[in-house]
Amino acid sequence: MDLADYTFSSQTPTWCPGCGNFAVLSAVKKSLAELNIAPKDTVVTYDIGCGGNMVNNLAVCGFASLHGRSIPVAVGVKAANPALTVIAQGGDGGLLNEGASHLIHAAQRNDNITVLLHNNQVFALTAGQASSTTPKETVTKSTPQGVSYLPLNPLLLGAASGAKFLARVSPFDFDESVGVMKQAITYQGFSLVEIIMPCLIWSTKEETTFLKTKTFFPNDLPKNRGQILDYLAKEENRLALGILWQE
Ligand SMILES: Cc1ncc(C[n+]2csc(CCOP(=O)(O)OP(=O)(O)O)c2C)c(N)n1
Ligand code: SF4
Repeated sequence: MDLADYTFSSQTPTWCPGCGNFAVLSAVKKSLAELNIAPKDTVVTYDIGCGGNMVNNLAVCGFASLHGRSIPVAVGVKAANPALTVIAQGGDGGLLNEGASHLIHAAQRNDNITVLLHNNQVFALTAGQASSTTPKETVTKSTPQGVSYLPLNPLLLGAASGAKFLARVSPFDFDESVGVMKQAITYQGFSLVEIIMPCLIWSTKEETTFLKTKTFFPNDLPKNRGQILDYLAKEENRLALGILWQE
């Protein structure tokens, strides 16, 4: 397949110039093209949020669902036709606030879908409210005194829920993102890929610096479930990239 096969030529993304969503769109297209999975055999379900605009730009079978509901729609699609490649996309607000229970139970059941979780640490489309991944003490429109609680780690939640494939990518490491997405998409079972991407409009300067400078590729990966839980629970000041857990 060719990249053009996954492109609606009449559509232009409406994201802010420089938004990480452009790189995510390109990485998903390249992954599908290199895996030679035809658009007609691919279903991507979307949340409501900035990433959801991709439904107009990725020329596969798309389903724009409600906020927090891209995972149950994906699970239903896969149950109805297991031959399809099914990917659910959503933001941290959609998948970890509004729809957190769906993420937990899809991981627990090991539903054979891939979840691409766009973590920009904020409700961006609705103009900058705190989400469950916003760092503690961050001042946002909904937390003028600063966030009073610790942020959720999406991969730790996935690991605690039983997910068997856990990965994290930065869309700015493009080739690495494509490599990870290809493995996630072909994984037989539930695969969770956290995409860390600051929002150019609503992330604070501190969050943007953290997400851009505190990433690394670990040498020693956890070898059993206890170790991955421990590893992720201790991730406070830096973020490991790549496939961190697979069983
Ligand atoms: C059921 C429902 N609840 C709330 C909303 C309002 N809403 C739309 S987008 C959004 C925030 C999206 O944030 P996130 O999921 O983190 O994605 P981002 O825009 O940051 O990429 C909210 C709260 C909605 N449209 N539908
Ligand atoms: S508001 Fe933020 S997440 Fe949304 S398109 Fe703009 S930069 Fe991207």
